[in-house]
Amino acid sequence: MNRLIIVSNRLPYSIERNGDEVQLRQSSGGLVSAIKSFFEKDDPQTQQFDERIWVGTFDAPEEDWYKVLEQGGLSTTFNIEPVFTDKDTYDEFYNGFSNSTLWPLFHYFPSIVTYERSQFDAYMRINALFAQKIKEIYRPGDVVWIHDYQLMALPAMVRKAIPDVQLGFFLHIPFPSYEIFRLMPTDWKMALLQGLLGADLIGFHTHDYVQHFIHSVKMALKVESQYNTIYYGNRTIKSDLFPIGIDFEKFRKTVKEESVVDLSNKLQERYGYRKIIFSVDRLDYTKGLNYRLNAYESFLETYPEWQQKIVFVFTVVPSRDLIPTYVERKRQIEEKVSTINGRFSTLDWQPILYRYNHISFEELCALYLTADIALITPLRDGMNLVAKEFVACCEDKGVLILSELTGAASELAEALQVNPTDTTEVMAAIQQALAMPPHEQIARIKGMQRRLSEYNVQTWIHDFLAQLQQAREMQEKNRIRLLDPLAINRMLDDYANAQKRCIMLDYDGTLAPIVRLPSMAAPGGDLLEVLSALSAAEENELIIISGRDATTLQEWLGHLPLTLVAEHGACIRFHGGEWQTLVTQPDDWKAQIRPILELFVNRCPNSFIEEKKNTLAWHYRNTDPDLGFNRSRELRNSLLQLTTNTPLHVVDGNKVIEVRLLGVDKGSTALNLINQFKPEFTLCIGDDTTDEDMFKALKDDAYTIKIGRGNTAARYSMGAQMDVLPLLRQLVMRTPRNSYQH
Ligand code: GDG
Repeated sequence: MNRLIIVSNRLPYSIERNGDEVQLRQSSGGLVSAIKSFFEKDDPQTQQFDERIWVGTFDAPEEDWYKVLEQGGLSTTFNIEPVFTDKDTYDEFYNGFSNSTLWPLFHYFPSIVTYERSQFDAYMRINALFAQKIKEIYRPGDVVWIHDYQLMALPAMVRKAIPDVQLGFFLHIPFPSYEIFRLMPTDWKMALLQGLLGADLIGFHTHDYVQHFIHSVKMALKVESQYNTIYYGNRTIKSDLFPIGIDFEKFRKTVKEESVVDLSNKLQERYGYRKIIFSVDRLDYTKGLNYRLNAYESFLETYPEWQQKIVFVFTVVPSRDLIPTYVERKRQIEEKVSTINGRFSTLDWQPILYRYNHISFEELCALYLTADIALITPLRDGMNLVAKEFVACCEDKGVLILSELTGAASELAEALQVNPTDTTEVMAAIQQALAMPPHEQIARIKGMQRRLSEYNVQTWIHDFLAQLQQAREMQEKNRIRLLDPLAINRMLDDYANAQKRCIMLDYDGTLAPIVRLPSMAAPGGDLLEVLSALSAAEENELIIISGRDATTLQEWLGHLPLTLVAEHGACIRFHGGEWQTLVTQPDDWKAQIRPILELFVNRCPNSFIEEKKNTLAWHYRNTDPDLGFNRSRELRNSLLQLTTNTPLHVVDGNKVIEVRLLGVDKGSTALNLINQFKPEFTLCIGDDTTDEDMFKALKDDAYTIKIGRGNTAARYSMGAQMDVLPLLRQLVMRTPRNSYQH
């Protein structure tokens, strides 16, 4: 049985009470129409789920819900699982943390954000109620898809209760840059990011939001990432962009309906066949309504010839009217509308037709169809579906003026894009739109319509669910395989039976613990004893493969019958031979790079530079961990920019950033050595990013082992550096006695 569980703060229905009677009423909004149209579609992909369930809160007392059930009043294509909350906690969660902290902060309004601990606590409590509900209804195999900023802590709570759950999360609002996100108290930031990382797949509308999120996770949680994959503990989490689409066909069909065409004709007549500018938004400070009105006022002032010939149908939909900032905004907007109307109106013309209420779907479509210009100018918007809906509804005319600060702007390139605070630019766009010849209007609209019809809301949902499935498969593949006793025994048997063996060991973090200064990691007696025993066996080729310089390796291990590889392969000393340098590039590049590293030494106390033949390294293991990490990100970014199109390679190692010549890495070196020695048994152990190159190069032909947790290309991983020596001792014990008889 395949089930899909959609989770959003609000259920797509509200309960209306009429005396003793209660009724379910469908609510409007982007998310609701998106998911509902998916649920109602009768195609094979939708039908992959035998059952569909929606979890969310009702804006009504619990007893009303039971009354609805008693009346048998549910006829939906999905099941509803309501979450009930107490009114005060919900208020602190919804009007408080969700809409007075997260909403303004994520939309770049830091100055109006409130930081109230009790509201954050309420947020966590409501999220926990949702987790409880999901736990109650969950059955193995269910796919859970959580939506939006009100439930960011939820994925981790669900993951804790159901470790194996297949879980996706989508954020419908922007994810801000780290400089904004970090304004929140540390434990809140952690709870939200760790919360999100409970999901297998985290979706956003745009590339920028994905990057902001990954950057924030790296800065706040110090986790590693590669492209859009985040390595967190022993899990890999994918983050990607999924720009939400609209139900394109539904809008196209509706604007062709007779009743809608009639309504459109009536509207044109009512507005005296003037040019119509239209906008519809929830009442929200992010929508830039005041700036929009200012720009319209300036337009009427600057181009008086358009007075009487133009009407602005300015529709505002009530929203969040329990939050003081919203009440204040409403007052300001209404004042501005009155000022403009008072200033320019004549007996038979009013420049703005202001409405403050909900409108029906048909009326909305008729307005889209009738409008000559849609003026959609939010200061920030995760996506903005109104812009897409207007484009979908246009028939033989229509110009979209769109704020460049909406998520939709990156998809709707043919719109006239404006900065919403730039009155002159918005005015010029209105002027350009009014003057635009019909063929140009149609060409622009058709281009956008093509894209909207291709990536519609169904595609959006299928794409997300397909990638969620892939993210799970990737997780399975990368699941860390701990080197358990069974695997150790198998390895020891293979070792004992092989006639020719290659053992490749990294040094720092593998054979020796990471210490304050690289010079303090000299091998102890125990280690030397084991290395000596392993290298003495006739069938063994023992290789120490390190990023260290040749001189140190020679000094510490040179007396043993083994092969030494220094600087990740730049220098090599075969067992019994002399040191050879494999890289012969002049090292004038160091003069360019060293000053940058020196700058970072000054900016980050206790960091230091290590110079090797083919490498310059900036170590930050002894610094304040937060500062060191932050500086390492900055340094890495500067170095990456600087080394583009050069033969240099920037390596992000374990508490070290290294710059070295391309083509020198442990992976190609390890492969060369294997090709040379042709062993029957290969063991390779390492702990660092640079060792991953070896693991990848050797693939599954070798016993590759990573020290520590985290994502790896190695076949196995083992707990800690201190477990390495005992493992090597076991190899010594399994070495046949006659191996030493030469
Ligand atoms: C969040 C993000 C993102 C509005 N008023 C009426 C009405 N609507 C419909 C519109 C549209 C939807 O509601 C509004 O969608 P938006 O995208 O503009 O904004 P939010 O709902 O605030 O959405 C936003 C969205 O999530 C999706 O991810 O785009 O950035 O903030 O569909 O048509 N529909 C009717 N009457 C109204 O009065 N019938």
